[in-house]
Amino acid sequence: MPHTEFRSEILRHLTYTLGKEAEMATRYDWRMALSYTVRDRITESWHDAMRTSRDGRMKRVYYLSMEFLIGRLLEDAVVNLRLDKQAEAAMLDLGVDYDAVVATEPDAALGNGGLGRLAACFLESLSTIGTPAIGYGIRYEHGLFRQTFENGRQMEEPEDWLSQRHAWEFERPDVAFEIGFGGEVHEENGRCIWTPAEHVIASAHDTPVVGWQGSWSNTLRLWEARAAHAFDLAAFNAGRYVAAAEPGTLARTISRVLYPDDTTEQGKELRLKQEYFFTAASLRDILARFEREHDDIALLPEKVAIQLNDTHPAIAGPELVRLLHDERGIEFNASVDLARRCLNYTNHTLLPEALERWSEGLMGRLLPRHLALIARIDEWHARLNPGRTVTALEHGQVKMGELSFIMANRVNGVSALHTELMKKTVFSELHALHPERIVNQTNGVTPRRWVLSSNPRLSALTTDRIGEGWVDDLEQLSRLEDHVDDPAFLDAYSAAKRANKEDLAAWVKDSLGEKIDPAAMFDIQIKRLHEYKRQHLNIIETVALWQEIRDNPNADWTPRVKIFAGKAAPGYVFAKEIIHLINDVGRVLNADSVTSKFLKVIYPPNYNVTLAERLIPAADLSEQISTAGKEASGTGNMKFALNGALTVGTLDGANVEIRERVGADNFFLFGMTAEEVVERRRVENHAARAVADDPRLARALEAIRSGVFSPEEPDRYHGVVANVTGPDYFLVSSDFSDYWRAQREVDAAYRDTAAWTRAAALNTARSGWFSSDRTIRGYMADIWDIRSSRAFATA
Ligand code: 26Q
Repeated sequence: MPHTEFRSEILRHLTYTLGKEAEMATRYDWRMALSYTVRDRITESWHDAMRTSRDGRMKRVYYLSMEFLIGRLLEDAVVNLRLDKQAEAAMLDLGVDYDAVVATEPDAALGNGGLGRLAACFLESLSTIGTPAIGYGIRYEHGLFRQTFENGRQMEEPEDWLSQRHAWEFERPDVAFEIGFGGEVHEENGRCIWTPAEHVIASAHDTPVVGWQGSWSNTLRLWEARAAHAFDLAAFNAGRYVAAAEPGTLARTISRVLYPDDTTEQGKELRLKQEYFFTAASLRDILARFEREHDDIALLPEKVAIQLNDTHPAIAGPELVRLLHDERGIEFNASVDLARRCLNYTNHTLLPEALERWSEGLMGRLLPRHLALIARIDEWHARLNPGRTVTALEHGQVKMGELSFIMANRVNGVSALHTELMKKTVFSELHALHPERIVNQTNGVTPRRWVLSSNPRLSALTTDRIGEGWVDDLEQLSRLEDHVDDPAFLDAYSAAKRANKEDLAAWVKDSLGEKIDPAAMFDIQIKRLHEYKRQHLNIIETVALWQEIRDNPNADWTPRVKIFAGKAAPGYVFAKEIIHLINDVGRVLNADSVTSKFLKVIYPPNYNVTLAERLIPAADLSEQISTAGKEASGTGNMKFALNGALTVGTLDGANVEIRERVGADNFFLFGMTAEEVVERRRVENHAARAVADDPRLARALEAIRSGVFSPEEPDRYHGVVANVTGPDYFLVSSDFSDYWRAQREVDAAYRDTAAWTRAAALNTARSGWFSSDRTIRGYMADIWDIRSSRAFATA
């Protein structure tokens, strides 16, 4: 279609959907008009896909997740529909700056980090592959908080993505379910009846998720909470206006905010309400769809595959049993069996403090019937497995990991190492009982967003050399290996990286006022702040390097820019201190006229998907330095490798598999292994010993402790230093010397520009396996038992 026709459609939406004249239209208006125009193009394939799934009575995948970190949608849709040229030309014709319009879209930040972004990549891959799927979650009014810095300290402000209209969603007033809480259970003719004390309405909002080339689209269905009776007319008529609106306000609280806590045990009643709210609504929707298409409930596991994204929707087990047994009268054992054959559980963490547990008291108050069913599920499991000791209900707590495991057909980890550790640690007993249940599915990322759209220069070069088949068959990147000894290819590869770095440097200058040199190594660590991720190891090494440069400023240092980005949970004090420290160190180093030409520290605030898309293509070095055994997988690590950054990292999560694939020569390994970590913790005073053995570490810590970076408050970092020299659970001190060694090897390697570029290109060429398309095919084969999809049908 010519871009002139596209232009008229944009104008039509501007005029009739937005009611604006072109002369008066703002960038917001243009973005909305463009978005509606693009959305129209998705709608037909979306309807076709749904009709095909319905008519074919196809098995569907239901991905239940508290988080979908989808970011901006316009550019994603434009790229997948291959409308980029047309859209740009049409906007140019209209005298509108396309890039500026795209940039006005707020990020849909309905997630904290890795788990939520993985869900978004999975939905896109499911659409690209053409597998019928629905993602179910919560339509949070406020996504993850907005981060600002005040004198280097993190401040949180509410995020407000829905203050503008959301161009991509379709409200479904006809799809609504009443969700109950509290109340009582009684028996009637041998059947349990739950009479909840309060009700909330879950109402659906659908966003189409378009796959590559637009030939299939799936649905992201997000539930909004509202009151069954939003308004108390009697109170209103009595002049009590605030009281009159109260029922609505209370009910809406459930979908008000995303919990910003991906670490510590969290906020009880409302969180549990959120979990039950979206899980219960989703299951009702799933059963209603099944019952429209089939009349034999025994077919349920053949037609329905439900994936629980961590334990957050784990109440799905007892709820599905309740819907089958209590509400449909199916015998209890048969109900459990049916439910279990539909449900699967993905574990994303082994950190004990992040494993969900609910007190029996709270569960009994909010979900009395479910608590009783959990006890019965435990009995059922015990009957089938005599001698077993693991239960979901124990010491007055409901353990959601155990519940999910017991109720799942398959349980999966997200990297090879993580899956093995699951078998050996948290789930060792259950694994012994059910040795076939745990499987591995190493994470992946969608190449459409994380290469094609975010790194157009690398994409153009790649397509020029190997054609564009790589976009939905990422292992074709291996064909770039034929080019890594071609100087013309290497020149073009390094020119693309250089141009990306120049773009980033210009943005840093504009938005932060700091000048950075695109010739310097861009060394990037971007992820949520957590002790196990060890941003403090990175900043302590930065301090040590700074001290060494000051000792010897005329030596031939390799210039570096250390870039950090990421948010700390608002209640996580230690993580916030690390942010403060990084900013304090940056302030001192960036102002040092002796060292700043060699070393700078940059920390742009408010890390989100859009910022990741800006940073990753410009990276030379990817920091993946978690304490071995703690990072379940990582997915940023994959995005960096694909975009030609070399990794400095530990043998943790998917780093292990990245290193195996890109080759040990193209990866800077350091640190203890997961087994050595366990050993080391047993050494008395391990941190103090490490500090005593490494004068560089001792000197860096002394500078931090004595207030070199916080002269206005010299004691500011006593706590941080006391931790790293004392308990140091995450072994920052014990891994420091080896980290320093690896970093100096990085310095030396970077100076050999040709060899570095070749290693970077090999990282791209050998990372094709980390596509989420590959991951999804793994789930289809090993977990969901789905062999038919559009991709298979046409293959
Ligand atoms: C739990 C209870 C109460 C409030 C919040 C939470 C909560 C919220 C988010 C717990 C965990 C999370 C998120 C976890 C997460 O992002 N895990 C990451 O998942 C990625 C995808 O598998 C992995 O790559 C990362 O290694 C893992 O840390």
